[in-house]
Amino acid sequence: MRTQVAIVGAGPSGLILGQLLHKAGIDAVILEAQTPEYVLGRIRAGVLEQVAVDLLDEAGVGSRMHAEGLPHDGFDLLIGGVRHRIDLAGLTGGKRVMVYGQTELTRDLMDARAAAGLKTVYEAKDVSVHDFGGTRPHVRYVKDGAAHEIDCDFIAGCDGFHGVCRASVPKNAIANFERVYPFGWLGLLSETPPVSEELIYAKTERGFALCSMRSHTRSRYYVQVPLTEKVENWSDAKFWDELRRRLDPQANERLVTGPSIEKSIAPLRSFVAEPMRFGRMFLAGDAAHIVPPTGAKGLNLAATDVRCLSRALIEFYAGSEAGIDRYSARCLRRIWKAERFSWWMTMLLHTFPDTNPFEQRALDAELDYVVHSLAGRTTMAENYVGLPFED
Ligand code: RFL
Ligand code: PHB
Repeated sequence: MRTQVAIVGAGPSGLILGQLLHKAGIDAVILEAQTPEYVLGRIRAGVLEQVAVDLLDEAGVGSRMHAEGLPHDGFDLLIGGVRHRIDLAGLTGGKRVMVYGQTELTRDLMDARAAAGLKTVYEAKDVSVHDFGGTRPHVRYVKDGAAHEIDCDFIAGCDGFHGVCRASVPKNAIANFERVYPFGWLGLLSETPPVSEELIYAKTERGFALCSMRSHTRSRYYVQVPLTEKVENWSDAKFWDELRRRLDPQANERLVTGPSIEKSIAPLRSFVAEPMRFGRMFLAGDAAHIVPPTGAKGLNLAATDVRCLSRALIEFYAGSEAGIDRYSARCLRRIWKAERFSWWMTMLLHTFPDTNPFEQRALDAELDYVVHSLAGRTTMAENYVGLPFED
């Protein structure tokens, strides 16, 4: 088989890239290790920046998001029992974010791909990438016991943090930057109305908590837990009890509890691989970088990587290599700013088991400064809604 771009991974990065390339008349095949049901069952992101919303419109998959997504103009920080609103729209000249689940977005992209008759190979096993150092790369995989090979012009590594593409790069050609945090987020999804119109990020002595949502009838909550915690040890009742202890009386009065639809623990990590291009192979999304979810940046970075990659590939087929040459540096500049923001939000809002008391007081003072200063709130808002593109 032959295609122009072989995309590994059918998460948001791979699916958005596939759609943008299709719109531009560039042929691509997607190889995905899992089943479509498994991909849709992963409950992850919920907050989209305006650039991601615009990109989904450009890809032609924005209609349900506009009908069912919830535009948010701000969020609350709950610190030591006191609420401070971050007025995103007021602080950024009218910018806002869209609350729309990654699951829904993935479903929209899958439906659009199926409607256009585009090829996605689900349950592609033993995917391997070859000869991306030259001009004739190829990808091999096994499907239903039979071996297949795809010849292509380019490989797009959209296969997430544990994927095969980054792992196939020679060690001396790649540099990894990493910080692992000593805690995770225990998340619970329930068919209950959200506790508040807007998200609440809470810092308490018992640890961080987040009240988020997927719709007016579906809520998503998180509590910080030690890395040693097992999800089996958390009954729904225990989760709700712990969440209550981290919220203010106003929230507790409104909190509606109910059975969980999903419950899982996600470890927190900051990670960047440099560069993001290796000859004819590009990394995009979680394959190249991970942010802790505190800043709601992961899916948004995935979207902006593939925005940049799709434009670079369109330029290539129109006769210029300038875009693919600039891809890595261009993405990394924006990625590092989102990494910095996500790390900073994580440091400010979580309880660290081993922070020295001086540093803890200094962090508390920084958070106090941020919420009480216009400059501080503006910094937080500007980063949260997403920084503009720079060349
Ligand atoms: P994904 O989604 O991991 O998809 C990669 C796909 O590649 C497949 N794959 C392979 N396929 C073939 N062969 C192989 N060898 C393969 N290895 C892997 C996988 O099966 C998978 O389908 O990466 P992608 O597309 O780059 O998308 C990234 C986003 O999923 C991620 O950044 C966000 O979910 C992060 N995130 C958030 N981002 C936001 O922008 N806003 C948020 O509010 C937000 N909240 C979150 C989050 C992530 C979370 N978790 C669980 C990590 C909240 C949480 C709790
Ligand atoms: C979510 O709704 O899952 C969510 C929202 C905001 C975050 C992280 C996760 O910062």
